[in-house]
Amino acid sequence: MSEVGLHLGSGKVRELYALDDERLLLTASDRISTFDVILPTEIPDKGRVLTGLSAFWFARTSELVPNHLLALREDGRSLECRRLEMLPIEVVVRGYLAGSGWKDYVATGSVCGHALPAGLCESDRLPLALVTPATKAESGHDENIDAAAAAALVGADLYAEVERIALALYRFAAAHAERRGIIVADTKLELGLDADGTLVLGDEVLTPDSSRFWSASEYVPGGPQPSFDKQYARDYCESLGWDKLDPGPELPAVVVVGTRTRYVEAFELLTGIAFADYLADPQVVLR
Ligand code: PZK
Repeated sequence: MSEVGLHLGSGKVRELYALDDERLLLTASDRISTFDVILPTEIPDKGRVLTGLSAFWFARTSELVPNHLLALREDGRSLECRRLEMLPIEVVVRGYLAGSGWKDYVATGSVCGHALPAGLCESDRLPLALVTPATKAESGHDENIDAAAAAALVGADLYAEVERIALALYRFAAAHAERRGIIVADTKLELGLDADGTLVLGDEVLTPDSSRFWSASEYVPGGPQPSFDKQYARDYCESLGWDKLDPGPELPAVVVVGTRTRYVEAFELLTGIAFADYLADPQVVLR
């Protein structure tokens, strides 16, 4: 246990450990959730795909915004990170109208206080990407808030900086992904302050668990889009007539393999690196 240190917390599919006063270890498991339930069957290497993608984006966006990455471990599923004072908000950047953004638009014509033109359809591209903050709910779901409420939580100057950084990151990543056939419909970011009070990007970034990835070639606005990575698993679960309550169903081998293939495909499209090369030496994503 001495190399991993004290267990600080669990995300749905990740674990957080203290290494020392300044450093944390963020480890991604191969667990998968659908409809907010963790399934009993793992997707081999899913944690490595997500960790490799996160490290790839951290390396390529460090000029846009400082981040918490210190090292990528040889297991390919663990990141050593700087310990930050995390902001009490999470930040979603939306380039397309999906999920709670679409629900809020249908109900109110706006998303987190951003008024939108009438007549938009589900999954439409937005005229401009939106920064939509949310509170971090201890249990259950995060609640969307408007910019004024976010500014009240973190301070107006800091929130303005959060917006600027979030938009710059999204625009960079969405343009990169689109050239490679993947639409980043939206992405969730978590930021914190370091000991100097500098705003630093934390958590995982631009992974399929923190973002909606869609296949550009299959994109048809006017309804929900298939998830690039999870659609096989979701479709299989739905086909059983499962009530979406815990426990979820076991996945058959064919669904595991199909789902793993899609995660690996997302990794290879976005990074331009063969996943086998990542397995042989995870540091390839940092070069
Ligand atoms: C931190 N989480 C969420 C993620 C979990 C929990 N660099 C940092 N410094 C301080 N705290 C955090 C981070 C980061 N990242 C992140 N909670 C605290 C989280 C994954 C697994 F159990």
